[in-house]
Amino acid sequence: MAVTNFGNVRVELVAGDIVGQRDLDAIVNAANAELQTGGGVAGAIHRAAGSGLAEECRPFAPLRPGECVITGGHGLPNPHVIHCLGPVYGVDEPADELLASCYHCALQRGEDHGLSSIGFPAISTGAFGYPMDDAARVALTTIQATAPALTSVRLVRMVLANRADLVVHETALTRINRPSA
Ligand code: AR6
Repeated sequence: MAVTNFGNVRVELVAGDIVGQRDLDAIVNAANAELQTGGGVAGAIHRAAGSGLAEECRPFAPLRPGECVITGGHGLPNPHVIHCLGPVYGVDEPADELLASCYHCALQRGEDHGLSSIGFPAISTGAFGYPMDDAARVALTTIQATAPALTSVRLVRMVLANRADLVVHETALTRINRPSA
């Protein structure tokens, strides 16, 4: 685990399961455009939340890359889910801007709803094929750039699927905090 502060926002990097982060006000879903269940994060979140989540999502579909919507958490321990559609790498362009838009959008939605803590998976880095190191840089620089505008969100946790992905994010964070390193 690594911890840093971007102004008043605490950023944690952990290895774990995005489903089961019981202390967070919202978890982010790496969604599909239809906002329905799928593989990876979307499958895990919809399975744990139950069918009410897909039902609440239906009127918001289809989402475009870079967009997000917020719903209730249904059967999850978290009161909210923020659904982000990341870019399919090599298809949706400009990929870095669309990925940054996901993080910015989710933080903004959290802020609008007065949430204090949000957990993110590494959006687009699974089925959508975004290289992990580039995605880590985009995620962390966007959280850093958005932090000064946040008054409600105080904790952002990136929940990485395994230790290797955690190390990639720790390295990206070190580069951001010490650009000469
Ligand atoms: N907790 C934390 N991280 C996870 C978990 C989990 N439970 N499960 C997977 N990851 P993905 P995408 C990691 O494919 O690339 C779906 O089928 C995973 O190792 O969930 O945005 C949807 O229906 C990877 O690093 O999201 C969409 O069609 C990261 O989370 C499509 O995949 C994202 O992997 C979205 O693709």
